[in-house]
Amino acid sequence: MYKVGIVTLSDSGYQGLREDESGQIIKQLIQDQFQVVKQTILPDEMAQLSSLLIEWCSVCDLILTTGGTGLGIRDITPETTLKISEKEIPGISEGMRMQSIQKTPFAMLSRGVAVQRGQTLIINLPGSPKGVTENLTYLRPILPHALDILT
Ligand code: MTE
Ligand code: CU1
Repeated sequence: MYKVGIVTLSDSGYQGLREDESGQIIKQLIQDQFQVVKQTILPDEMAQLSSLLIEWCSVCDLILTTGGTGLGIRDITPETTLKISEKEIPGISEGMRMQSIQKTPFAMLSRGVAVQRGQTLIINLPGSPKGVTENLTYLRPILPHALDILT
């Protein structure tokens, strides 16, 4: 079973002011197919996220992030992911947006990226529980093959 890390980016979640619904949804949606070996919540801080991603890349085959992909001044998930990446995989994020836009035009506002670093695939999902569910459901069928090639 491939090993997965899940990180939620949320200032209010990190402070305990809001429940991490999206992180739990990700876990529920993938745990029959993948082994969740890491799960945490971080504030929207570039330095903390980049060191976490670098560290997790040595133990995870796949890292799914949720949140921090929008236009808020503190939303830094895509920039941080790109910064520590080796290759971008545009088709994954293009596909998710294409699918989501058919449900809501607000999907245009998610700037999430998908990248490779070493043998790890990192995918940014939006923060809303609905967005996470829609994107991950669409994504799931291609994940095993993507990871087979990468590892
Ligand atoms: N994608 C889907 N499938 N469903 C949604 O409801 N919400 C959008 C977008 N992507 C949404 C979605 C909205 S309203 C925003 S602002 C962006 O994701 C960014 O969200 P984030 O900053 O929480 O990551
Ligand atoms: Cu929004």
